[in-house]
Amino acid sequence: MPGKASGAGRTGSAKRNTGETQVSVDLNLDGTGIFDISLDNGMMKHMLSQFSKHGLVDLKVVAKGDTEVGWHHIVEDIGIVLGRALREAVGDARGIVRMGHSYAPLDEALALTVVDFSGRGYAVIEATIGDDDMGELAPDLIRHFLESLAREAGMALHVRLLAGENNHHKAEVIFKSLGRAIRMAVAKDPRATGDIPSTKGSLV
Ligand SMILES: [Mn+2]
Repeated sequence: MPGKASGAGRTGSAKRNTGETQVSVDLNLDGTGIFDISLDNGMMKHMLSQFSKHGLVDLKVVAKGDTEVGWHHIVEDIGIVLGRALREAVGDARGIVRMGHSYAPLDEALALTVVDFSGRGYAVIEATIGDDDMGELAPDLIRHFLESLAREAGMALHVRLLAGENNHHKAEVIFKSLGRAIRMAVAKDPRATGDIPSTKGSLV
């Protein structure tokens, strides 16, 4: 599995232990989409798996905590810790494409995600998923997760849910397009070897 000791690739690791949750994330941007997610929320596990698989990001997540208050704290904290690990793996953004976008469909549902590893966290999420919990994942937690992720990763994140009827499908296309957009953004740009993709010369 990914982590500091796994050898080749751009890796990031982050841990956070609070009175509410214990979350750790290890990832490898140069992975093949292998995931190992220890989390007692099946739907959120499914979403993180989509991100890993379609982003070709190897991802290890261990998350537990105060589920007696619901899933709010744990889902939020996974967003924070995943964002920090991502930021570490991207580093100074030298040689990467930096911006990425992806449309992802699933039957009737369609999402567009656009990201920019600008060093500044900002999220604009236009996605109305509806009121029904999908398994144990309340739809508003997806927005909360994405906002936390963008802030901590230092990326601009725009998500548009363009179509969809089924809540599960709507959530899934967001995570698939997120994975693919990040995959495009962190790809090494063969025409910009060694360069930081900013006229400012810095993205940190
Ligand atoms: Mn599914």
